[in-house]
Amino acid sequence: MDFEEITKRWNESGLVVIPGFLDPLEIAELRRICDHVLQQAIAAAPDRANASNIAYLTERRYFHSQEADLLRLLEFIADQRIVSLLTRLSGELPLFHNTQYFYNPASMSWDGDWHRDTQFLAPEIALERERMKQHTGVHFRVALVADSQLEYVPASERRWDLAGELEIRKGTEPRRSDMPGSKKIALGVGDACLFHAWGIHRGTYRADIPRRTFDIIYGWGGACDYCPPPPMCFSNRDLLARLTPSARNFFDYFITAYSGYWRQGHF
Ligand SMILES: O=C(O)CCC(=O)C(=O)O
Repeated sequence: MDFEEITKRWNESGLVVIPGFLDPLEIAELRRICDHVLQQAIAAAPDRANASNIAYLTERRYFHSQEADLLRLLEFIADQRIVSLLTRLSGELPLFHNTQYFYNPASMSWDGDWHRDTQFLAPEIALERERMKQHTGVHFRVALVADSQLEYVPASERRWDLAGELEIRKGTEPRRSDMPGSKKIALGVGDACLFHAWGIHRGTYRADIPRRTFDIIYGWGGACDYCPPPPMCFSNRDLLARLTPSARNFFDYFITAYSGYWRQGHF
């Protein structure tokens, strides 16, 4: 898909699927690396087997004797195919925020709550609306097996909720299946999906449907001062020296943006 088409879809709906983004070798390598982190996370906290995702995959503790895999994961997060796309879409370098790995729960199934990511640290509507204007969060994800579990309300990122949406999102039944205008997003293995974190969306979780989707959160608009991410592997700056120059430059921006928060213990 060419850049014009991606821009058009992004501007119209806040979500773009890019078919065949990864080649088979990249799929196999990312899957091996992310599954190894997942196995360790579940071994450390067995209840996670029935969760929907793990976060902060770039913690150094997951890569004790496999630093090459950590470097590979960091290179993917800083991959020029993603960074230059996000830079061209917004006119500014994206700032790394976090990673997540979505997987099918071992034995439980449920529908997730409809939400905008802004609502988590802003239960008051006025504060949430303010934050939606200040800063922008985006998810860029790659499906390592086919994944149809994400649902999104196209163009909801461009406006506040309509009455029927708000009734579900902020009401007593946020898992209702009748969200007006929502679309199920189907990704084939190796497809990528960029979606606006402020749009109304949710996941559905099924024990019997395999899922392995690696999701990276980036931001535009500078540091996220109400939710600074932890330093993860970057408490030791030596790692930077082992990255390619473009990845180093990309993570330098992350370290510069957040090191003041880390020094003050804000994460
Ligand atoms: O893909 C999913 O399961 C939902 C993702 C989601 O809601 C999020 O990361 O905010």
